[in-house]
Amino acid sequence: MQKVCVVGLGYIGLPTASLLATKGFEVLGVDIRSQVVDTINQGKIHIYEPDLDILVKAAVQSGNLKASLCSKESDVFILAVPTPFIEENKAPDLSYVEAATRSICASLKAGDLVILESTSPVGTTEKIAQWISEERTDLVLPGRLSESHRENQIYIAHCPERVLPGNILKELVENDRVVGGIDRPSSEKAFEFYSSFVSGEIFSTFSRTAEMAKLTENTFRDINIAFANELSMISDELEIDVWELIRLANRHPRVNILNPGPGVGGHCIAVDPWFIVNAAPKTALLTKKAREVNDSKPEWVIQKVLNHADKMKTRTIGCLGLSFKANIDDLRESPSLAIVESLAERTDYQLMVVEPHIHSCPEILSGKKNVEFSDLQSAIQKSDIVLLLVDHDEFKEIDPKVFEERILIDTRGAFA
Ligand code: SAJ
Repeated sequence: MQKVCVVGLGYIGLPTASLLATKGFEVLGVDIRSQVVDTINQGKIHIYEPDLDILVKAAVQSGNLKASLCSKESDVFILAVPTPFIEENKAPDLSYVEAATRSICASLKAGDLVILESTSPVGTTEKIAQWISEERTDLVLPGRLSESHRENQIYIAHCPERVLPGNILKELVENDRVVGGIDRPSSEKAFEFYSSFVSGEIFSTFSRTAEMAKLTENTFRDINIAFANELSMISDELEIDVWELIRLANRHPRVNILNPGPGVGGHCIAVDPWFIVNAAPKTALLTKKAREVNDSKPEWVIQKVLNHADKMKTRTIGCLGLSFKANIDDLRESPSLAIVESLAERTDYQLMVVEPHIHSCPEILSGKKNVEFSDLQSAIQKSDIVLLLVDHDEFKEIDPKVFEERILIDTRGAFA
């Protein structure tokens, strides 16, 4: 049985590790957080993703998935750790990838395959080779663009994850994949590995192209959302209903405008374009502008709320949703959370906050005296303004009649 070690048990690593375990691999999941390791070893999960609880339970019960703080000898090592950017200068922070790489070095042997799944700036896979060579002078590393297998070599490839939070388990298997080896033999090895559990098509290339392909996908989406967000602000100025506008424009056979929202959140689309801007600052002008447009949207929403509230006597605002998008519990880089936090700090309005996907008020808001974590019904009943920030399914079922007596600021077009 092939042994796989997955380093980083977050939104990508844990689903991948448990999927591989149920496909017959012997999997060791590694994480630096002992609480996460303990939770998984009990067959439980620390993050929410539809059906992940069932998969992890089955994987642990089968004996094929174990979690640990340290790696051990395996045939394949998958790195699925965060690649954030440094806030001040938007430069990539590769410290997690470097630490994860160095942590597996003692367990590596000739013939092993090391795969970087984390979305990474161009050149990161080559850096992994460099870090391994510093730790293990005895191993033969892939030669960049080398065509043939060499004796005692290890194999290194980038295979960017492409799964959509909320639909991860399906997309892990069904999405097409790009595998980019640091040399041709590494691409071949990675191709063979993914072929054993992916039903989508697999495309081989070199690591730098694979890295750029992933950044390109998320940047494409960011730029298109930026256009939708810009349209929503223009339409507001020109007194046009942006949702109707987009619906109509999208009837053209070659137009497909995305949805405006309160801003772009999550740990991917709001981050990855910066890796391109950082690598080519003089050239990536459109990419940078799109980031700026999307980053400016939360403040635009706040100003909308202030404009309405200023004209009112009582100011109770029902803030519907905190997560970065619909039907998930993930608050990372969430524009909705940022908007509520800012309103709580800058105003004395009473904020009734509803987030059906989390059990208690996030720490960042819990200390604020004008914030009450509420159920949907009471929030609406008590509100003068309903600020819809996330289009969760629960919210779309609200009877629109309640908005006849209240102001609705619908940042997602859920009631358009
Ligand atoms: N959003 C809009 N309008 C839209 C679509 C999205 O405002 O029309 C907002 C969302 O509300 C959210 C943000 O953009 O705040 C990002 O959401 P998303 O659903 O577009 O993407 P993510 O971040 O959940 O996942 C993306 C996916 N990439 C692409 O669709 C190109 C996913 O396939 C990647 O695997 C993931 O990033 C990742 O891990 O990189």
